[in-house]
Amino acid sequence: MSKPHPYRFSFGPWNISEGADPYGPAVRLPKPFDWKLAQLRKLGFEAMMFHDDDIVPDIDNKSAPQVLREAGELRKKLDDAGVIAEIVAPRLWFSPQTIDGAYTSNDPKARKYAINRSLQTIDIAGAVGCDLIVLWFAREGTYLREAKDGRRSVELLVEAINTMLMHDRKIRIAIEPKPNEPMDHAYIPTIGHALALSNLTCDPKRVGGLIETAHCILAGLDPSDEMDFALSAGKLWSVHLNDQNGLKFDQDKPFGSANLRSAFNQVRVLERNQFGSRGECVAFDVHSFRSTKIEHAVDHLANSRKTFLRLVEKARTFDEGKAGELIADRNYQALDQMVIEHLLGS
Ligand code: XUL
Ligand code: MN
Repeated sequence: MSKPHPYRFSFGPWNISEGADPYGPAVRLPKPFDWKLAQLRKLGFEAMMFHDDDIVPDIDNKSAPQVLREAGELRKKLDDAGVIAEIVAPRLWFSPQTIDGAYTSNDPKARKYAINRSLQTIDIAGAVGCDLIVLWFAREGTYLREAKDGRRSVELLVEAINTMLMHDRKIRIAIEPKPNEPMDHAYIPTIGHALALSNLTCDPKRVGGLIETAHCILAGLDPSDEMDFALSAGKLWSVHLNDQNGLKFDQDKPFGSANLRSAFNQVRVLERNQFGSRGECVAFDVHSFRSTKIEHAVDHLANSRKTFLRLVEKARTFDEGKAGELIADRNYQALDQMVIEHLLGS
């Protein structure tokens, strides 16, 4: 019998999607929120991630009291299902007001909209019992380098984060770095940039990171090293595990799908650092392949969780003593083969 795992798993409503891409429309019917919540429980997940408008659809056309009322209604559904809200993120990249970016837009009206909407996201998070706000800086960057002032953009990001931190002293902010897509160059492409930005804010203790596997690979970096970097600062507050086959569009493949060894190394880092023991969740930001039939609409989530747990067993049964001996002997050739044999199994 294997030991019970300490991990709590999470996904977002957007991870059960309809298969639309820039070249074609949806190919599966949308599933209602209640169905997604029921699936989440059935698959053994304990938490759900949200954008503000996953909680309150059509948010920009609703009054503040209505927004909070609807957030309260969703909280009740979560409580009844025994599910917690892991994170809430302002979805700042869909609005016609943020075509040129949100906090770093060249238009002051757009910047004001972005900050107000983020403060509302914080109030929504409070209403669903969540203290972790995630910022993915989707359009904070440029299509051409001359379009914005890079230093000024960093100042604007700091100002926006400070306003959020002061709005509610209980919240923490996790920055989710990504180097590109939809922008050519994003301003906060790696966790190193995110933690440096944190140090420029008025309360660095409350500004940490969320690391997504695919985003690290798109930056040409090793996801487990990025995780170790954030963990050294005590700032890995969530992960979006998935996979990515090289440098192309953001694929959000099932965890372990492209590089099982890299997935093993990510799990090993999380295990070594007792990730989850401080309340962190393991989230899978994965998408179905477009060819997926509706009856398999959640298989990528079930499979990612299953692969993760199999790799936890692999991390726990890895012969660390033997590995230590090979390292001391600088016999990395044997270490390499030892990892391969361990992953292949007997
Ligand atoms: C974008 C991405 C988003 C964030 C949440 O690539 O990963 O899903 O995780 O807004
Ligand atoms: Mn993500």
